Amino acid sequence: MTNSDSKAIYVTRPALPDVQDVFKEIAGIWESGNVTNMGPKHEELEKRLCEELEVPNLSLFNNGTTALLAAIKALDLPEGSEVITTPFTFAATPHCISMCGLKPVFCDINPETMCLNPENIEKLVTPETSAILGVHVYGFPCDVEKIRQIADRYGLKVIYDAAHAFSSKINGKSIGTFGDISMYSFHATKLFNTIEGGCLTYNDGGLHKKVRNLRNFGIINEDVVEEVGINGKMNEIQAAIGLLNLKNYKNEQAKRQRVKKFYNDALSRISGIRIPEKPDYVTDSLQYYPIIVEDGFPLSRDGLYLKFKDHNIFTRRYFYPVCSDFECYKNMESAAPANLPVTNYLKSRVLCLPFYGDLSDNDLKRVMTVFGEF
Ligand code: T4K
Repeated sequence: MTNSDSKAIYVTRPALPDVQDVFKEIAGIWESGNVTNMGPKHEELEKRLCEELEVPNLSLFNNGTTALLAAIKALDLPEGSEVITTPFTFAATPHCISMCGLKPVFCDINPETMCLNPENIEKLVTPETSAILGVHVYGFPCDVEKIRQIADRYGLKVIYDAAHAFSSKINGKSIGTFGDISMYSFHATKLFNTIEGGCLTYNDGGLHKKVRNLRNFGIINEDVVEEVGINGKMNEIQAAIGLLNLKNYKNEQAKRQRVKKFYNDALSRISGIRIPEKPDYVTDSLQYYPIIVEDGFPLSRDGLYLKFKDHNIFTRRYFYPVCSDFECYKNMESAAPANLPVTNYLKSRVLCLPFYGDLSDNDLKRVMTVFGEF
C-alpha cells in the first residue's frame, strides 16, 4: 500500500442529510414528546413516499426485513407451503420465507439480469407452491410480465423484494406496483435511507389493515388485539431523516450518474470485464455498480477483490456465498449446484465496485489503477 492509498474506500457510504438540519428536526421531536408509534413525522413520510414512488398504498417499517416478514404474513399463504425464490440475494430474502414457516425453493437466474429466470420457475411449481418471491437485484427488474403470467396460471401470489430499487420504474411505471406486494429497504447503505427502515407497497387497499396489524402487535385499540403481530414501527427520528433525505436523493443519483459514466468509459477498455447493462425501458435506481470478471481477465474475481483490499479499497462480492450455499439451505434439493448453474457461475464472478456520489476523481483513479496493474 502507498501513502496515497491511506484513505479507505468502501463499496458505499451513507447519503446523509446536513447534520444541522438533523439537529433541528431532533429538537422539534424532543419538544413534542412524540418519539415513536406512528407520530406526525411517520405519517408525513408515509404520505410523501406514496407520492414519490407513485404507489397507491405504502406502509413504513423499522427495517426492510420486518417489512418483508409482514409482506409474506399478510398474504396468508398455507403453512409449510413452498415459495419459489432466487438464491442470488441477501440472506434476508429466504430467511423471511423460512421464518414465516414456509419453504424456500431456489430457482436459477437469468445470466443478464441476474434475477429469477421465468423459464426455470414453471418447472419448480408443485401442488405445494403458494408464491413467487422475486428480487430486483441491483435494481435490475425481474421479468414482471412473465412472472405474472405464471402466477395467474397456477394461482400463486407474487412478492417482490425491491430493496435495491428505490425510484426504479419499468416502462415508466413504478417498480413497487408489480405483484401483490413489494418491499423497499431504507438501510443506511441504500440510495434513499432512514438509517434503518423500509416499507411495503401494494395495489390492493384491502391489505392495508392486515399490514398495519402485523406492524403493531395486532393491536386495534386499547381493548382489542385482533391477531398475532410484531413490532415493525419506524420511529420519529428515522422518519425525520427520511423526510430530509427525500429532498436529497435525486442529487445523490445525479452524482452517481457521473461515477457510472466514468466506470462505463474506463472499464469498456478492459478486456475480461463485463458491465451488465440495464435495459432501456428501466429507470436505474443507481444502487450498486456490479461488474462480471470473465475468463479473459488476468485475475479471478477473488484475486481482483484481494488486490483491491491491498489498496485499501473494499469492494463487495454481493452475493457470495449465495443463499443456496448457506448451512441452513445447502441440503435442500433445489439448492443443489447442478440445478443452479447460472447462480453458481455468477457467484464467483460478480464484484460490486465503490459506488456513491462523494467518490472524488482521485478515488476513481485509484480504483482504475488497480485494474491497470496487470
Ligand atoms: N433484501 C435484499 C435484496 C437486501 O439487499 C437487503 C439488505 C434486505 C432484503 C434487507 O433489508 P434491511 O433489513 O437491511 O433493510 C448491507 C446492508 O446492511 C443490508 O441492508 C443490505 N441488504 C446488504 C446488501 O448490504 P452488509 O453486511 O454488506 O453491510 P456492511 O455493514 O458490511 O456495510 C457495507 C459497507 O457500507 C461498509 O463496508 C461500509 C459502508 N457503510 C455501512 C454502514 C452500515 C458505511 O459507510 N456506514 C454504515 O453505517 O449488508
